[in-house]
Amino acid sequence: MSSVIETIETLLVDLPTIRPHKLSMTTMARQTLVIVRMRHSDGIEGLGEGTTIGGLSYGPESPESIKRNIDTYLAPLLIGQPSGNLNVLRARLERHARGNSIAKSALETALLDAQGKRLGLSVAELLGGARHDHLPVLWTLASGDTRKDIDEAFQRLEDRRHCDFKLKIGANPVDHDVRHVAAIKAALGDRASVRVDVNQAWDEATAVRGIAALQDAGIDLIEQAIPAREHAGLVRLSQRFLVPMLADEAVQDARDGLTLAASGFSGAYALKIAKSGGLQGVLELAHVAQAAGIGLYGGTLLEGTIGTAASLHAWATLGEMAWGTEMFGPLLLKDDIVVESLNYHDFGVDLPKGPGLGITLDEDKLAHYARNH
Ligand code: MUC
Ligand code: MG
Repeated sequence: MSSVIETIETLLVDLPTIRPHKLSMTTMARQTLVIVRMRHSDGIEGLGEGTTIGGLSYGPESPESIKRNIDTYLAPLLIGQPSGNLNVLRARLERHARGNSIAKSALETALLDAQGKRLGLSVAELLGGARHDHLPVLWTLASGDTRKDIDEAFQRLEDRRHCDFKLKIGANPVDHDVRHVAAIKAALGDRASVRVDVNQAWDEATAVRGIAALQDAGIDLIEQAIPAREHAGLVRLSQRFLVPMLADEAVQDARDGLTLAASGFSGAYALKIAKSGGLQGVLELAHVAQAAGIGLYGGTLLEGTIGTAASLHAWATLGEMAWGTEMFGPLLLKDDIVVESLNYHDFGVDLPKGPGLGITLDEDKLAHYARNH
């Protein structure tokens, strides 16, 4: 008899960060992962992860809502269903539950991991096959201190860990932020690509002023300078400046990607499995972007190893990603809950090998960091 989904367990896992990570909307001292363990009647377990940033400060799903909505609404839609037909299961979730893209991404990841283990294929192979086995990874400088950020960047360059850096700005007045970014770029010179992420903090007039100065300072990419829903403003910024715009919070899925491209946007899209409800959804967005001549960027919501590995399997199936990836989430955490960490070297990371995601949980570490209330 073919396998069915038997149980879906969700765990909140709190891991400390290696240093405070300062974004425009919050400063993180820890990250909370929602880990999904999906057990099937053939004895296979699929792993998934749904992770956001700073409770409810980044978006409408919190770790607690992800867990609760999976437990209460989404898991019952899957339990008892045949394990293997991902398209049918994904359509079932879409039909009966709106939104909750991070929760859905965690579940789709667990389904793909299990199906890969069942068939002896990696997730990238399930998606048609990997075109790359090593992907570039940038690092985010967000200690909140210019000197510390410069030292951190030089250390990463010396270790051959990262040669592209993203700076989180928007929490301070624009002139202060511009001075901070320009000082880091001046220190690094041509040794590194420096980009900024404003995380929606500016209004359009402030953005025009800030971007003009950042362009003069030699910054390569401006991420989400204005609020997510201001598509017309983002189009205007992309047409006004030579430095390209990266749309992040503005593009969740293929529909957003199509609307923004059709409105005249040029630049790049940050792809995130969490925004698009999983790997299949994010690849749909990637394909819209490719058709529209918009550059690709492999984005993160600062997931741990499971979510990062899932994203890497998706990015590996794509052709060139014009802006590389930021799949450094596990490196921001002091510890991990998997047996073998991802292998970061030579300014990038290896695609994990083996069936499914290629990741094994460390049960002791998981028990240690899992929240028990
Ligand atoms: C974001 O908005 O891009 C990605 C890297 C990082 O430091 O924060 C995230 C979220
Ligand atoms: Mg961003």
